[in-house]
Amino acid sequence: MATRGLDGVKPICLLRPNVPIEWAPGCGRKMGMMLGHNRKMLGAECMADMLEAYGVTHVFHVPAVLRKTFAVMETRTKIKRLHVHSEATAAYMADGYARASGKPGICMAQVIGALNLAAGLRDAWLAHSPVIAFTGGRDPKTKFRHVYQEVDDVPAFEPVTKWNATVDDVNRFPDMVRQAFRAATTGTPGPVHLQFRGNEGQVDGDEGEMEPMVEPEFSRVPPFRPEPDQASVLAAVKVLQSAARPVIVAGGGVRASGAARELVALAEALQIPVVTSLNGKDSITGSHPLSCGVVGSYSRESANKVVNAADLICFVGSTTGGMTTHFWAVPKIGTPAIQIDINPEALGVNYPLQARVNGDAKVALAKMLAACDKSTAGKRKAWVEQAQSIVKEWYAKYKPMLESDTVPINPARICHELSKHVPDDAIVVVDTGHAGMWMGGMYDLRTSTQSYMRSAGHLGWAFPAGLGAKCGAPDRPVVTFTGDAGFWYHIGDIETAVRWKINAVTVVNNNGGGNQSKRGFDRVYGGTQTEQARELWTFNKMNFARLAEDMGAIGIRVEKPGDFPAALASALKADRPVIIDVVTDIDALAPLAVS
Ligand SMILES: Cc1ncc(C[n+]2csc(CCOP(=O)(O)OP(=O)(O)O)c2C)c(N)n1
Ligand SMILES: [Mg+2]
Repeated sequence: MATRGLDGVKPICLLRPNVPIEWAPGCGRKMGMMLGHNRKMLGAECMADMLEAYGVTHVFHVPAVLRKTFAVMETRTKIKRLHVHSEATAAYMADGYARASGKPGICMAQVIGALNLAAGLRDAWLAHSPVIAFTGGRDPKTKFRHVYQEVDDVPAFEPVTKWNATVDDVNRFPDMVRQAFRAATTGTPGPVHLQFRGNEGQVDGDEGEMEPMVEPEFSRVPPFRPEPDQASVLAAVKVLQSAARPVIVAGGGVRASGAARELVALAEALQIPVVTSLNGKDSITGSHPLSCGVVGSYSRESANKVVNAADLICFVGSTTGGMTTHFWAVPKIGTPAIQIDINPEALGVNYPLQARVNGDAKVALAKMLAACDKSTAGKRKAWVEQAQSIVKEWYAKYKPMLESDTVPINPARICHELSKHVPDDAIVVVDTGHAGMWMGGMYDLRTSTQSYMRSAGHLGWAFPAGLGAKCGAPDRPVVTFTGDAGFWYHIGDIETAVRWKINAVTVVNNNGGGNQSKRGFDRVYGGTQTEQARELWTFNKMNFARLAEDMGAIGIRVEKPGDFPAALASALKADRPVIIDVVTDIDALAPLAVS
């Protein structure tokens, strides 16, 4: 039986397609799934077989790239090939798919669309989402000869990928695709890019002798749960339980690790208030007695106040970045801190640490729970009561806004209605800017089975990401919240949703402009804008419900706040994509962060 080096390791090759193999006699580790063995096949066949074996169910693209692969997919796989309206949509849908399912999302573009695709990876990069991008690229025979549509795209992917590589020879398909899945899913997850030879990646039409093996571990996040060193766990527990006023800051790493239960268990055992980053918002429900809200810039006042009253911060799976810390004012640099992260290089980047734990969040938190002395919880009774009264004050202060009956509608009221009425297993997807502020601060998850995903900065991300999320988790309701400026970006993809029967619900906070910009323009106009200044941030009034209907979706227009719950209920029952167009107050502004 022939053997051949795979990634430098000598495997045992079994001539039984689709059977998991063991590597190396006596080693006994399940390492991969053979889909064929040193057989002549097209790159396209190899790619199609590998993607299917990795569990990919959807790919998002603008033609034409890897054409042969797409043709072959039709006969060899069940993968859905979604032709969408822009490369950024393809990247955002792949990102939403990845964040909802935990599996890498795949997006593709030909050479001329490559930079649009790279731009679309930026949010996945910022949010640590495992997106794999394939593009067409240059051919050694013709590059530097002014080939139509061609520039060197590879450098543009560099700042937004963990791994950025070229596939020039068909025989490299198996190992390069495997490396793409490894890089996207391991450690802190993130996007990767493979550029295939030929402006449309025509290298996939070449034949090679290949072993299209896949490694199932890397088909989802996290592939491994690295255990932290026990001494580091004990050191962190010691610092944590000796603090009088600690607070846990839960970041996106908690969501990536699926560590919410362990996080809440540790917080309960030691009686520690919990705040989250926007990316970690679904780590704890809003109604949990220790939950204080989202901290940082797009935040809830109570969270910032609790963090700034704390004597120790425990960061879990957080980059401690500017958004989560309100540019390092919450907490202030110098506040004692400990940190848990899968990436050792993240430990201590912004806050000097008293203890550091390197490992998977779920495992690390479970080990901390096992090692902690629960009897120390009693001394934090007054602190927990203080945090709870700060949270109560917040609800009392914002009750009028959350329950506002004004027409046009106050967006806070939409957030409040969503808190009450999205289903127990819903995935809520939120755009950035004002949408991020409104929902980050005003929306509460009601159950631990609800999920929350947000744009890490790109206006327009949420609508396509919500469609991608529905592809990645078809059995769960998906409710997206976006402003009208955000919605305009990819409005053409209503047609994609209708064509592919992606029955997500999209709530548009329609105020006729990008009103988050209002405060900034007030400032530069010295306090009062000229009438003409509004051309910088407002649009024509639009009825998105009617547009949605014209494109084959269901459109529901909501003008009175009391009508929203019934609109949402009927949208969730519909067998088509639904746009709920909510007419809101252009002068309503979300509260600013306190520090
Ligand atoms: C790609 C991108 N460009 C620009 C911005 C800056 N930006 C943030 S919010 C915003 C306007 C948001 O308008 P809309 O979605 O209608 O929400 P509203 O503020 O009206 O509630 C802009 C332009 C951004 N975040 N992302
Ligand atoms: Mg708007």
